[in-house]
Amino acid sequence: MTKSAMRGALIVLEGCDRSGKTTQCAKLVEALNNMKIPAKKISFPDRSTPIGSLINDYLSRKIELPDRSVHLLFTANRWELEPEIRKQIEAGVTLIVDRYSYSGVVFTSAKQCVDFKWCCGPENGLPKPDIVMFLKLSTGEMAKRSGFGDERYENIEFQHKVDINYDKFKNDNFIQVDAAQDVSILTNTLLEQVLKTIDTVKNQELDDLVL
Ligand code: NYM
Repeated sequence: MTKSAMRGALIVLEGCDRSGKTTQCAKLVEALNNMKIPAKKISFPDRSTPIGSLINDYLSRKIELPDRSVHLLFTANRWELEPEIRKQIEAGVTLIVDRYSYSGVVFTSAKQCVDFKWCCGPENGLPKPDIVMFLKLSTGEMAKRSGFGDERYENIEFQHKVDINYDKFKNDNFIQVDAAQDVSILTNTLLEQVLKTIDTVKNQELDDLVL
């Protein structure tokens, strides 16, 4: 691969639990591949690695861990995929990522005993997403969808705090989309942004994240 070849885009979907991110990530990858645009889905936490397995045990309440310690595991789970992310992007593959550093920060800091700024530190230097699409769901809609499982954090009160924390990230590459709209209309809205982003960044360097 030569330096002049076009790179893929790093696209992140964020939002509270039950906002439809996982469904939309899958639909976006399918739509891009149908258009012959190389694209893959990545999810965080990636529970398939040894670190991810510890995270899974924590989320499913099999083990207890101090808040800062588990925060660093979530971050380490991203750092272990960092070389692969850079490799794929450089090879021209667009990555559609289900949660990223923003989830790390908003969930841990919703516990309130851990400072927001402290949570940001270990995320800095990871590849910076070219666009973050925040799937916004009102508390009312969230309650209707709810059906939360038994995992940690899966309750309306906690999700409300998470939702408020996301507001601290609103900036130029962080866009908010109404997650309550019809599934296929939402896919089209997101796809439009993804295609625009792929075209905009194809000749640009991938930046490093600074939170
Ligand atoms: N979560 C996810 C965190 O607390 N920190 C992180 O860095 C990430 C990526 O894990 N409730 C939380 C958010 C979710 C939970 O995620 C599992 P998912 O998308 O349901 O597998």
